Amino acid sequence: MSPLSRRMLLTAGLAGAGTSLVAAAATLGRRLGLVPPDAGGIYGAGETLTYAAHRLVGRHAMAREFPRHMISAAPFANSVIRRDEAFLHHQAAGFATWRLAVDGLVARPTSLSLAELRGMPVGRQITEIACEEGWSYIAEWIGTPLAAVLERTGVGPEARYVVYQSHDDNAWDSIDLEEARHPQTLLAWGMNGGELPVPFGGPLRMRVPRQLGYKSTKFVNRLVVTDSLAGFGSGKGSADAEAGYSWYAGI
Ligand SMILES: Nc1nc2c(c(=O)[nH]1)N[C@H]1C(S)=C(S)[C@@H](COP(=O)(O)O)O[C@H]1N2
Ligand SMILES: [Mo]
Repeated sequence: MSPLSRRMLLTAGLAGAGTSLVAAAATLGRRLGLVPPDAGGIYGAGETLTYAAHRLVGRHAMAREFPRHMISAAPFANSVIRRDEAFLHHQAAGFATWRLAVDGLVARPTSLSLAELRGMPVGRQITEIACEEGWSYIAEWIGTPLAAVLERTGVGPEARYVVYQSHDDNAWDSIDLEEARHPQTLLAWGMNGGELPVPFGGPLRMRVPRQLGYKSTKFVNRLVVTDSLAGFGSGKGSADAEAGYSWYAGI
């Protein structure tokens, strides 16, 4: 939890000084270039306020990590049945020829096999994944820091976001480069000591522990580095934002 929680900000903005404070903060956010892609809707000013405050005050904040004995005995996988044809073929072949594509505003577009990802620097964390619907579990995630992948490909100076796509067409998302380079942001291929099971997003899921569970997209197969989210979907930055959830889901 960052020093300024979402709830505190909303309370301060809406109950305290009235919506004019929210509007003022939104103006400040715009001036500082801290405007989330879904700022156009009725909650837009509040979205900008939360995002700008987290980026100004809590950019280096760490998600809470837990001791090993607190790992949930029976983690709950949110069931996902939507997976494309290609995924089923890869799954049948044990993901031997599966690759993660990395392109967009990078110096060296590339694709990485699971073995190549496992051969890169390894990050591990015991964190909680929290669904907006109210349930959560604690697990150990093992994977490649997204920062290490970006370092390997090189990132153009104009880049601002990493878009991630998956074998589930309905689940694509994006984060800003700060979140992408945060040391706890992982491309997870392992969980609780073993491989990442398919129900939990295997062979590879994004793990963004500073944001709500829906940002931790499962079955990720492509990263696109970009300076603008305008060309993706309707420009709100994620499938969830298009469905009415916040693009920025910091906790
Ligand atoms: N591909 C894909 N990834 C997804 C989802 C999904 O429906 N499809 N659901 C998201 C949501 S809403 C949550 S809360 C977490 C749940 O993670 P879990 O299945 O490990 O519990 O996955 C996220 N990643
Ligand atoms: Mo969720």
